[in-house]
Amino acid sequence: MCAARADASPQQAVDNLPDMQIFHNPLHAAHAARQEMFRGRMVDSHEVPQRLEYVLDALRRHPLGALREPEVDDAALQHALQRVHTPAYLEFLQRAWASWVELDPGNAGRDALPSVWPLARADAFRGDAPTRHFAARLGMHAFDSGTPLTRGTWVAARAGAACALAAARELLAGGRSAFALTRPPGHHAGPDYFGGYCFVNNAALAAQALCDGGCRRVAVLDIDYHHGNGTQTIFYRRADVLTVSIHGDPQTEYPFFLGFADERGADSGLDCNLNLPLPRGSGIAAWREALLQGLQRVRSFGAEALVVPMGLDTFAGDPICGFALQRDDYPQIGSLLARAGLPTLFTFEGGYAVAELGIHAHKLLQGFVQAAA
Ligand code: SP5
Ligand code: ZN
Repeated sequence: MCAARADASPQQAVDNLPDMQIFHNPLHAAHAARQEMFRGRMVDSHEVPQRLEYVLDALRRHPLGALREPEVDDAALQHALQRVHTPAYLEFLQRAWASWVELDPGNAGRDALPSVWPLARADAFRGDAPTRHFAARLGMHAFDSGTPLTRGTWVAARAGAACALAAARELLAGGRSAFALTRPPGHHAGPDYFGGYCFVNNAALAAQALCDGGCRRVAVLDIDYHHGNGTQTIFYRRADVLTVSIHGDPQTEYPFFLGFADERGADSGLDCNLNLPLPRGSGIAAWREALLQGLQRVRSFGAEALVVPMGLDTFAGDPICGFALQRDDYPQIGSLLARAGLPTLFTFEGGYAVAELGIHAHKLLQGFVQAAA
């Protein structure tokens, strides 16, 4: 029933463009965080609007496919959001800014950050405490204090989800590849929490939409520097979605509390999660071995479609990450991903060497498109 077919021949290129459909978020800049908390200090936000603009510019200058804005109706979008996030969390996100300003009118001039948490331990605090106070709700729905929630966060994140849904529909209609070019990123967001600059899990939403559209098995192969904790958690007990993540070892790297190699999935989803942590400092040789291992698992799983949360924070020059990939490593990553031979959907995740993001995204996607042709 999955219209996305591993054996479909590439669509005829239009105007000599390859067939990657790129859905970019026209409202992304509504989410523009000022500062984030980092180890006792407020530091300038790393996840800035220019990140996406650099990628969009590169794809305008050197086209790899049609650049489109998503056209998705409200009811379908709401349905897709509810397939991966709880109603209470979505309602929280939608009303968060208004509640924040109600708390103190002066808050209109500063972003919201949590400062109290219920701890993830049954013997400490009640995760189900009935408080409605917004400061408490922020702490219940966030796992770090480095993810500012701003006036335009919901508007931007919701439009980003539309990009992910449109990209999934593209594959379901028989397209070979699509890119949800959106921010804020998504892979750290869980069923009812935000963190790691992420609010709505675009990759999970896309994977679920692929399942709901008839794909029997979908694989997510996360290549961001950080473990894709949100996506892992959303699908942890599921046998129809394989989650694989290649990332900096949580022994020393964010998000610290998930992403270890012994997390294999649970219940019917046992062995449908594969974590491939690598030590800080790893370069392309070790990273490539991990990718080959991940792709091998994607193949043995029998995936009918592939979702790639694409972080470019693996670059040696990234200011907040620790791998050592070079600019010219990105084409081969794209071409190795293409060799899976699957309809593939990329989402845009991390990457903080802002001025280099366009070239790296372009190189990776061009490597993919050329190898897939
Ligand atoms: C999507 C994604 O890549 N999220 C990453 C979230 C990382 N959050 C921790 C950031 C630590 C920032 N370090 C600031 C160093 C200032 N010198
Ligand atoms: Zn990252």
